[in-house]
Amino acid sequence: MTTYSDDMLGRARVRDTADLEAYYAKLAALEAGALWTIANKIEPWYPQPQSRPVKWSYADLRPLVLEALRLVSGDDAGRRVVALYNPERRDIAATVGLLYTGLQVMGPGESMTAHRHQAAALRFVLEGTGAWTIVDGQKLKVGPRDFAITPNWTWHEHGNEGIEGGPDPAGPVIWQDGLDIPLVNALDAPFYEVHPDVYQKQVGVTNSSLYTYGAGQLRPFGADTWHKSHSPLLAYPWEPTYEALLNAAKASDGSPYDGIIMEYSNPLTGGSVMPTMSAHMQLLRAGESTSAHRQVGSKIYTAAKGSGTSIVAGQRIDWTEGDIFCVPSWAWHEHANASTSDDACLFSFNDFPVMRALGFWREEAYPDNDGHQPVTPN
Ligand code: 1HN
Repeated sequence: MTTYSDDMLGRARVRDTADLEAYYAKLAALEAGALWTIANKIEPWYPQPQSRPVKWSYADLRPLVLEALRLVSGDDAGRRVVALYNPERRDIAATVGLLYTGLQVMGPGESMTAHRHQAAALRFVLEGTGAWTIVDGQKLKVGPRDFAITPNWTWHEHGNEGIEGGPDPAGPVIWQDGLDIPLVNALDAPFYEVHPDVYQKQVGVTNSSLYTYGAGQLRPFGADTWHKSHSPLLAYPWEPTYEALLNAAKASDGSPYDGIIMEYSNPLTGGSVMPTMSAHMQLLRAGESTSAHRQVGSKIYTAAKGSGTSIVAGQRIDWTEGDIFCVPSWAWHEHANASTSDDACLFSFNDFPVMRALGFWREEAYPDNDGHQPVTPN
């Protein structure tokens, strides 16, 4: 067991005196300071996220998201989005760590203007059948539980056809946006451009990346010419994703911490879909409950199917379809399906690719109590 004492040799343990206080004042006047006064704070023993575990209830938020349809136009808002903020992270518009998420709504027949930014984005569709997005000229149609990416600096615009193939009467689309905006801003790296023609021209057939790269293990002709840092596949429909999880469940028990879990991957490299964010879909079998683990990196979960309970840093979070919750870096977390007859699925995205690229990645299993955390009463 490691002891974490800030009084030990090896940590900063200066006792302040009147002389030192006077000295600190002289340093402060020169925009300087004594490192030993803050060393332990800026070099904690382990991650000390300011973000807390939070759940955002879809049943509570949905009426407010829909209310925005009549309150603001898409053209004025740019994007009509209700952002989800961690209480201590509002100042940087973060949901957890340096990740952002929000709920975007588009009415039938609406379309949004095209822009691009340094931040990468991803989408997970919660409801509505008419959604489309154009990413660097490529039009993608997405439906409920589909996952799509908008890699950084790609032109993008979205809309809701609301007619063809949609319900009658046509309904709104609500999808979840996930962005690394707080990360990009923390690095002082943001850029933004409005498309010179306001809207893009579609290039090629709708869903062309899916036709070309959607066969997973089959590498298409021309793949050698793809040298971008993101996946050439821009959309990952729900049906094959769910089927892959069901098939994997026939062959394996999956992860003790996550059940049957699959990462949405770049079909050419097997790596994450984008350099800063990765996403997963996981299936908890009927009656399944997992053991707790923790990782360096932040995660945002969406209940995609069914209902269950997750324990995050000792806090119990009950979820049902559309609910979103977050796991701060290095927080213990475990999941349980509430049903003993149906499976449940959790979508999640994270900043793990950043942690891995920088050599920060760590993962640990909860050591005690059969892998289960004590739960703090609410
Ligand atoms: C953005 O560009 C979109 O393009 C959605 O749909 C949400 C949140 C913050 C900053 C930019 C979009 C966003 C965003």
